[in-house]
Amino acid sequence: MATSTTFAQIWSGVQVECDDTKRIASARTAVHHRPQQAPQPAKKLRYRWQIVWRNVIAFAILHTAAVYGLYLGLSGYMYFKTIIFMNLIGWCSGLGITVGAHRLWAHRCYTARLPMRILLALFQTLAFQNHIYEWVRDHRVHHKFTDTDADPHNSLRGFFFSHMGWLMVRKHPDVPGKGKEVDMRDLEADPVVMWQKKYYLWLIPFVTFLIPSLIPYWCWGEPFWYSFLLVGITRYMISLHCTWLVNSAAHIWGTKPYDKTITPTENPTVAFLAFGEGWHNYHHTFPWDYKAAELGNYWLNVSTAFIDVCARLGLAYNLKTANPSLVLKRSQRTGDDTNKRVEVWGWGDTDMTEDDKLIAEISRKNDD
Ligand code: ST9
Ligand code: ZN
Ligand code: ZN
Repeated sequence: MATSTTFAQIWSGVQVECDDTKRIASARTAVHHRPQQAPQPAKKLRYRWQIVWRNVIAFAILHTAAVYGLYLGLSGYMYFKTIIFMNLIGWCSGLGITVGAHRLWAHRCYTARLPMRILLALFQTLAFQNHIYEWVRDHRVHHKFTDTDADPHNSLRGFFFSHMGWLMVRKHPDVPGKGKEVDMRDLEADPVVMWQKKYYLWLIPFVTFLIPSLIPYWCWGEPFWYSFLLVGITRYMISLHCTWLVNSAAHIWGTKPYDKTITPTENPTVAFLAFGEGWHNYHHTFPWDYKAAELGNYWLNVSTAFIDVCARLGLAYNLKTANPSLVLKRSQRTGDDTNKRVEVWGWGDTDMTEDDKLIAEISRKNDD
């Protein structure tokens, strides 16, 4: 579903005025449409959202097919090898998004040598989440203008909009408007990114769907349509929902130990499902950190493990991470205290919690 104005115009055409956007727009009018001279009362922006039916229909078909593929996979009709293979392709596509599009190209958290960039571009193509250039442009705009009308998946417009609704309506005019201010010259200078952008529409059918579906058919005789449904469609839809949860759930539910003034949260479930991208309060506070998290382990951050392995192999370098004392200071200044680490001088310190006292085992106890 690459962006095509012509197709989109054919399929769309319904304009609906939505209450929440009116409410949000009016709340924000003062910020985004502030007059240059004398302050005036906030003017209501009449924003109308426009459904793109092409995408609504496509997502309805994809979800139906994905459920059928899941049924085939779970009900023993398919080779176990195909299920393992589906997971492998899902992991590769996930890493293409997290390690590639996200931490490398969108945030420049590290530098990758050409072979790694080619591999990540291939993985990112498997994920079919728009070409790297468009993915990065939307994501940089999301970070620069989080939860404003210029944010493509503004979480103040609700769970559904930030999860997948934003892909089924035309963008708010502020998205391209403010988006023009975002510097994309580094991506324009990367031949891998520009090559993928140029041939994206040709690459998608083959790299995302056809070749991964043909491998189980050729190698161990899985019926092609079974393979297409599970490895092509179901795998694609699962990876989309895992990714979308970062924009929805990890902007709604969880703690805010680094900055309580923003919507992104620390969400371990999303971190697990999205390969380490659920530590979203940290990530929005320090977006250039290649680990995208302060704490945690490789199980809840496989993307960091992948980058560390690549760095050991000499494929990645200039890995940036936030200094722990800087993180602590920032956390104390703007966090919600969920990460508050209080040191005690010893037994009897007033900061010592009752839980800590219960941990202590006292031998030769004497109540005197
Ligand atoms: C998908 C992306 O799902 C998901 C991204 C999620 C990000 C999450 C990040 C979290 C971290 C990563 C976690 C990974 C976890 C992985 C785990 C895996 C297991 N700035 O877009 P158009 C301009 S994609 C500047 O057509 P409409 C620009 O000039 C799913 N300018 O707007 C553009 O023209 P061009 C599959 C901008 O008409 C023009 O406006 N893909 C910007 O309103 C028109 O742009 C789909 O479903 C900007 N930000 O249509 C495709 N944006 O591009 C869906 C636009 O030529 N997309 N401009 O330069 C569409 O059909 C349409 O974009 C639309 C809006 C209907 C949504
Ligand atoms: Zn990010
Ligand atoms: Zn975010």
